[in-house]
This record gives sequence, structure tokens and C-alpha cells, in this order.
Amino acid sequence: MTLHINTPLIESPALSAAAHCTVHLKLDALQPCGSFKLRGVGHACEVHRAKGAQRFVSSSGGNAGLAVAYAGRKLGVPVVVVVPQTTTARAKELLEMDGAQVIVHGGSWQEANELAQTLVGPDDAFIHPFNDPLLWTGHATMIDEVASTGYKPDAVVLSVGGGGLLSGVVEGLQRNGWQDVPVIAVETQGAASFHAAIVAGKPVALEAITSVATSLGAKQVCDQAFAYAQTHPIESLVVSDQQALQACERFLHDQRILVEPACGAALAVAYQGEALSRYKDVLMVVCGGATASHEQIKAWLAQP
Ligand code: PLV
Repeated sequence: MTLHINTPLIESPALSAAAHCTVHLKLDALQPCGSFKLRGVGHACEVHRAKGAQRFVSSSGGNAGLAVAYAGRKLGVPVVVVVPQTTTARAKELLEMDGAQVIVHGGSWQEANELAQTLVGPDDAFIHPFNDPLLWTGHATMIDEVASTGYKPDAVVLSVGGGGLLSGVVEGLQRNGWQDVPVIAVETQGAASFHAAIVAGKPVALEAITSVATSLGAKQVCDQAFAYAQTHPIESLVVSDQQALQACERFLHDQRILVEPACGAALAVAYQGEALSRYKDVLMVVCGGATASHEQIKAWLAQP
């Protein structure tokens, strides 16, 4: 038994037409908490509970926090989530709906995270939003599920925030013998910390996050994501906020599923037309995200 579910893998005629190649969607937007995060977070929470953790502490006002809240409720372990002031009312409402205690602190994830660290007692487990091998091992199940269907893609497209999803997907590719399958790692301008690491030759901190895709807003990627860029074929792409937002709108129209701009970033690469046309068949990781309403996405799109 796992906390995450085995999500549908479907071919999308609409995205295939736009991308000039066959596009398969791994629909992790359909996880119970609305994003892929439950794979890694659920795995980490189960391991910590088995070791006797009495409480889970998280520092994410985003989808990682929602996954911890869900996992805690399912495992009967209390959860406290420290969120920055920038966290949307919707995200707080979802966290509380899952029974988590929400503490608002600081102007960004960094400050919320600092307070969260001080709350971690000897019987608590801290669940990091992206930098933890337990998380990556859980995220890798996404590729196990794809491989178990007998389908092998020519490339995988995904979004990068702190690099946990990227690290998990590469772990999954490698443990299924798919070292030859390249990954296209997509970020938005203003949240492009993986791209900055590739340019600098080492993980570096961005001065600020200026993208609306706040779920991609880790100022620096984890070392593992950068290390994989040295050993696995990974291409780094950056799209604009407008491209990510338009991709959310088109995806809602095409597939009737609402995702965050964080996920729209990866989708935008398919909707751009040319970027994927050199491949025959591409796997699109629809990572999801539950913290942006459709009204919010429309309001962002209307901004100049
Ligand atoms: N969101 C993290 C980290 O934020 C969080 O705290 O929820 N797509 C969605 C919908 C996400 O929520 C995230 C991460 C990502 C993609 C990127 O995943 P990562 O951080 O593992 O690269 C800063």
C-alpha cells in the first residue's frame, strides 16, 4: 500500500498536434493532493512513521505541504506546516482541510523554513519539499509505472523547482535501465535556478524569485539535480510566465484539467511547436499543483 495512486498514462491528440510528435501525459495532477509531491512525500512520511515519528514538520506553503498534510492525516500523525506570508488563502484553506496546523512566518520560503527547523523536536520528522533522497526514491515510482505499461518514451519533459522531481525522474529512468532517455527540464524566467546552475557550473542562489510560478521558486537547486546534469542527458529550457500561463489555459481547454503555472512551464514546451519535433514520442510529466485557482491564472494572464 502506498499513499499515492497509480496515475493514468494517456496519449494526447491535442498536445501531439501542437508539438509535432506523439505526446503521452503522465497525469500526476490527479494524485489525491493534486500534485506528484505525494509520491516522494508519502514515501518519506511512511519511512519516518515506521521509525516512530510522532509529528511531521513541513516548511512549504505549496504542494509539498499539501502532500505532508494529506500523508499525516492518512497515517494518523499530526502535521505542522510553516508557510510564508506569500502563501495563498486557498493553500491555507486546503492545508487546514487536511487537519494540518498552519503557522504563517516570514516573507519567503527561506524564512518559513528557518522557523520550521526550530520546531523540530526529537520525536518529529522534518519533511523537506525537494532535497531528500527519500523524496526522490518516491518520485521515481512515476517512471516505474510508465515502464510497467511497456511504453518507452524518446524523452521526458518536466518542470524544475528545487530539483526533487528531476532527481526522482532520473533515478526512475536509471533504475529501469533507461539511461539513454533524455530529460527536458523546464523553468520559468524568474525561477530558473537549474538553468543558473548549468550556466555557472555549480548550484548558485538566485537573488530573487520574480515568476508567478511560485511553486518553482527555490532560489537554488539541490546538489543532486546538478550532479545528474553531469551524468544523464538533461536539456535545460526556460519559458516566460506568459507562455506558462497560456499553457495552463490551453491545457484546461484540451484536457479539462486545471494545473498551476509551475506545471504550465513544462506544458508550454509542447505548445511552442518546435522544441519537441525532433522526437517521435515524448512523455510529459503533468506534475499538477493545487494552489492556483482559475481566476488567479486569468488575473495573471491579464497583467501586462
Ligand atoms: N513545489 C515545492 C517547492 O517549491 C513545494 O514546496 O510545494 N510542480 C509543482 C506543482 C510543484 O509544486 C513543484 C514544487 C514542482 C513542480 C517542482 O518540483 P521540485 O521542487 O521537486 O523541482 C519551491
